[in-house]
Amino acid sequence: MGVFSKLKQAFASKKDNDTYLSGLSKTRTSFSQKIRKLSLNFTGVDETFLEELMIVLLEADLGIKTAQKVVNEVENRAMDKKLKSMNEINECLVEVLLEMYEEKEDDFAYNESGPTVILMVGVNGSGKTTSTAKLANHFLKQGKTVAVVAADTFRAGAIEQLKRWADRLSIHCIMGRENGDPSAALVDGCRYAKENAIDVLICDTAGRLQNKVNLMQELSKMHKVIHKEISNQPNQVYLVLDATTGQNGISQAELFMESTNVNGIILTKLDGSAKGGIVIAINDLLKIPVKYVGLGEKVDDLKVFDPSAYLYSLCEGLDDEG
Ligand SMILES: Nc1nc2c(ncn2[C@@H]2O[C@H](COP(=O)(O)OP(=O)(O)OP(=O)(O)O)[C@@H](O)[C@H]2O)c(=O)[nH]1
Ligand SMILES: [Mg+2]
Repeated sequence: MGVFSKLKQAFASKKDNDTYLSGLSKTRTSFSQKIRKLSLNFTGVDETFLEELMIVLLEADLGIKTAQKVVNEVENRAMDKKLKSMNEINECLVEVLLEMYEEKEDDFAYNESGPTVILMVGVNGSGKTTSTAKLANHFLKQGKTVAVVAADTFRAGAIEQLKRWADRLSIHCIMGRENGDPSAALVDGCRYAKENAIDVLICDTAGRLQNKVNLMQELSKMHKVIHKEISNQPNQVYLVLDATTGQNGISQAELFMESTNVNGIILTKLDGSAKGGIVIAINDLLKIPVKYVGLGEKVDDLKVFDPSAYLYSLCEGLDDEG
C-alpha cells in the first residue's frame, strides 16, 4: 500500500477529520490546483518541473530552505526509483513531506501536586485570548477543572474579552486590573487555582511588539511569579502564531524562543490562510512542535495537531491525478 492510501485509511478513523478538512480547505484548494496545473505540462522530472514545484511549495509558505530540501529529495527519489508518472511523483511528494515532519514527544505533564499552569505568549492579534478560551474548552472536555487568568492589562477591553469567553464556558476568570501589573493577576490566579483545586490554569498575556531585552525581562518576570506560587510551574509556555503572517511568523518565533523557553506553538487562523505549508517550515526550522492548530473561530475549532491528518487534508484528491 502506498503512503497516500495509508494516510487516507488512518485519516478516515480520526475524530477531528471534518474540522481538519474544512479548516485546511483554502490551502488544499490552492495547493492541489497548482499541482494539477503542473501535471498538465508534466513530461518528466526535469529542471523546469523542479522549478515549478519549488514555486508551488513557496506559495504554500514552506519557506525557501524547507522547500529546497523537499525539491532535492523529490528529485533524488525520482531518479533512484525512475519515477515516470505524475501520480508517482505526487505519491513521492507526500512521502517526503510526511518524512520531513519529525514527531516530537509531547512534554506536557499534569502537575501531580497542584494546578498545571500554561502561559500564553505571542505578538498582538495572533489569537492568544481566543486560543486561551479554546484551550480551556479542550481541557474541560477532558474532564479537568479549568480557570483562566486575564493578565493582559495592557490592551483596553482585553480583560473583558476573556471574561466573556469564561462566562460562556462557565469557568472562573481571574481578572487583572487595566494598566495594572500583569504579575499581580498571575499571583491571584495561582492562589485561586490552589485554593479551588483547579487542574489547569491558563494565563492570557498582552501581545506587544517589543525588543528582545524588554520581552526577555517581561517573560522572565511572569515565569518567576508563577514559579514562586507553584514551585514546578508553568509546565508549558505556548507561543501563539498567526498562520496568515507566513514567514514573518518564523522570525517572531525566533525572537520569543531567544527570550524564553517555548514548549510549543499554537498555530492559529490556518482556516483563513492558503499558506498552511508554514507548519512544515516551523517544524523544519524551529525544531519545536506545533501542538495545536486553530482551524476556525468557534470554541471547538482548536485541535491537537496531528501531522498525518494535516498532511492528508493538504493533499486530499492528489492521488487521483494521472
Ligand atoms: N478564523 C480564525 N480566526 C481566529 C483564530 N484564532 C483567532 N482568531 C481571530 O483572530 C482575532 C484576534 O484574536 P485574539 O484572540 O483577540 O488575539 P490576541 O492575540 O489575544 O490579540 P491581542 O490581545 O490584541 O494581542 C479574533 O477576531 C479571533 O476571532 C482561528 O484559528 N481562526
Ligand atoms: Mg488578547
